[in-house]
Amino acid sequence: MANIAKDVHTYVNELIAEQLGSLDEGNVNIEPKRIFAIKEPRRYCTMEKKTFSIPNITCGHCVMAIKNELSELEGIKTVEGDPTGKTITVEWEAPVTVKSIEDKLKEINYPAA
Ligand SMILES: [Cu+2]
Repeated sequence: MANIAKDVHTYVNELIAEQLGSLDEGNVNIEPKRIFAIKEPRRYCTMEKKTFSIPNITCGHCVMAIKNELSELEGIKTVEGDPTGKTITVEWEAPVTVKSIEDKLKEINYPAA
């Protein structure tokens, strides 16, 4: 019985580690007695991604300026820019929201279209 519980424990931890993706397996640990309460694994990864169209972009310096400004917001993970396509692609998680990104873009005179 103890061995079965341990195997299930390991299995569930692997399942959760898979869901978490970017987090270390060391951050994931639950007690065997609690696994039966799990019907659906919770979604721990809350990373979001969006490409913003920004007409005011004219060159690579604009992209750099936007990258620097957005990177200061807590929760921003990556900022990629395309000067030709006039787009910025942002990956983020809480506390950043689409609105706070759009507000910042407006504030620095690169409003999203
Ligand atoms: Cu520019």
